[in-house]
Amino acid sequence: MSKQKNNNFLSRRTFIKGAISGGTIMALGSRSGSHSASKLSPRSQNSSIELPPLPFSEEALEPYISSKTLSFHYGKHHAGYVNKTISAIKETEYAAQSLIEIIKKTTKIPGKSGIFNNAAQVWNHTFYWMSLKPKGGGTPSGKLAQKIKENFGDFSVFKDKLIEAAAGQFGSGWAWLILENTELKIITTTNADTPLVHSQTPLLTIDVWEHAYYLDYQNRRKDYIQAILDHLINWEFAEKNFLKAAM
Ligand code: MN3
Repeated sequence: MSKQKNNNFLSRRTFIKGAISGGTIMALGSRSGSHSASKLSPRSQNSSIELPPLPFSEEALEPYISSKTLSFHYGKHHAGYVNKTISAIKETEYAAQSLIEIIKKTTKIPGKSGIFNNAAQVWNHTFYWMSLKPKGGGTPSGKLAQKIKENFGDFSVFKDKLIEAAAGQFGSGWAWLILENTELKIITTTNADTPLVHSQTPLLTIDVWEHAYYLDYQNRRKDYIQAILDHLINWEFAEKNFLKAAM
């Protein structure tokens, strides 16, 4: 399997140079909201550190995730991590590096947690948007469905385990379906931590920071997770990631 391939896939999808500006954003199927693109378009000398367009409009995930949540989560939180990464790497050895390089080189390095946390949050959020889609949910198919059966038994058992893990993550963090060696695993990470720095290939993620659900669900995190799995999770994205990693 090739972790590198998987990472390249995200890099290509995510950091389409200049895609956030002007009319291109509409062609990529994004927003009909009122934010101007320039407000959401932090610039850096390093063109790989940019806020990528959302793969759907801010209203597209309603009623399960509101446009209000998405406008804050994408337009303020995700954009904020991008801006902070850009200023933190300015005039450092990381300035010309790719986002994934920066994440891998700063993890657990004393004095670099500010760069790591912001850069990893940029990557995690981009991966989260791609893990969702309007009219998602349902079940995976093909080889990923077979592998889930092999590693977890029934899909419903797997789904319950993912919900329990995501709901049970203490404090801020992420729930993931990952491939590690040849095994599928459900894991959670704390704060900005990401499977990229643990020799794991992420297939799907759910953001369980309160900012992801509090406006819509308040303290009912489990209802948010259940709604994602029933209506929004993008199994095609997970299948693509699995096939690339398993090849
Ligand atoms: Mn978030």
